[in-house]
Amino acid sequence: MTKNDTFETRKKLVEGRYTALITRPNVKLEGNGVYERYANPVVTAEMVPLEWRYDFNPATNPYFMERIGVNATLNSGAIKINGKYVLVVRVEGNDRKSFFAVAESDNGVDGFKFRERPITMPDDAIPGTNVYDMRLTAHEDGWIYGLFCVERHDDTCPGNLSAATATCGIARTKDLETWERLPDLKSKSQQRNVVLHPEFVNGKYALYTRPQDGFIDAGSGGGIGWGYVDDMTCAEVKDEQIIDARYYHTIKEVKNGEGPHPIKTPRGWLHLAHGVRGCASGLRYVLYLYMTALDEPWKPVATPGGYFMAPVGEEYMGDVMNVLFSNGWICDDDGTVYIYYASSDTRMHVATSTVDRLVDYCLNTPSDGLTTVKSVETINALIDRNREYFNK
Ligand code: BGC
Ligand code: BMA
Repeated sequence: MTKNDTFETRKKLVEGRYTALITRPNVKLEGNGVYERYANPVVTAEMVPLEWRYDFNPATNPYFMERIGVNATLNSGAIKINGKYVLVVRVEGNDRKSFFAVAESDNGVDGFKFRERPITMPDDAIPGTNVYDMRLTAHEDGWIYGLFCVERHDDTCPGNLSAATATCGIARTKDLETWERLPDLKSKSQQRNVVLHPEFVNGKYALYTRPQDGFIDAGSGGGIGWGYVDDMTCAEVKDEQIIDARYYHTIKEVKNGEGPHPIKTPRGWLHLAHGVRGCASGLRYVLYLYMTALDEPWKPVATPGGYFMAPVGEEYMGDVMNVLFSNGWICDDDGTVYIYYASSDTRMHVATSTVDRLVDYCLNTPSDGLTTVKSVETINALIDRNREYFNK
């Protein structure tokens, strides 16, 4: 076989596989009544455009080799624009650097297609090493904000190659194409998982924060915080109040963080978050829900106990095992909720539910009693109610 044959044969094969993958229809699976998963992931590394990865010139790439590898597509922000379900995907290259890229679908569950190029995100005055996990908020001020984590080496520890800092990066756009980078958030501690509330509260911008002592450890950062910002063009959060605390022997013992911005429902703001606990195999990341008061979004009104979603099947497997993470969901006018979540820092999935069902889940799932005795009491109370009902 000549080099030219190799090029043509491989190109045909690779293109054929790619087309089959991106046109593959998705299938809704049976669920637990709260939500439904889908058979296939919605975005994977293999769905990243071939043009970003292959040199299509036979003279410079006779073997039709992949030149720039993509390792994973994960933690995506989500928004509905002009009738399209849009993800701002965290794409991570084989070089461990992640960047943002827009992928859109007509129905929210399959057919996700990347735009021509990844997002060119301007740097802050202090350049970052890596960016990831964007939360999108169409704010009532008219801008779409993207808040994300910016990672830099911690130069106060020159000998330690793993010493890093996490800061909240801020950018805004009207079309997800052109981004105006604003200065990074100023706050007392490091920050990951910062989310902009979609409405002004007491005339100010409001943020869900996640204060943390170090790059990895939340430490004395007690959980998900709430703070105000006067001006997003020079954002500073001076005081943070913890609104969703971590607890011993729960799904959020080690860390927790707000997912996407909450959805406004007649019964309150509906929140999606992640909780982390340690175990012999490392950290386990699961998703949970909670609700806060409509006129006081910092005040919890429902705190269902335990996780809402945890990894199943292939979701356990990937770059960082045993992780579900979500920073994007879309609520349609008909009340359908598309929950976009990543499994094990590797691929993007969708699960669907409705506002009514998620609110019902929040208001009727018993909260965590924090001890075995309380958990058994809660189960017995349900059995009692069922017995009473059966005997009627
Ligand atoms: C990774 C993130 C991770 C963070 C904390 C970063 O270097 O890119 O995915 O959440 O470290 O472990
Ligand atoms: C974090 C997050 C995510 C990631 C998770 C698991 O701290 O911010 O980027 O999904 O760790 O690795």
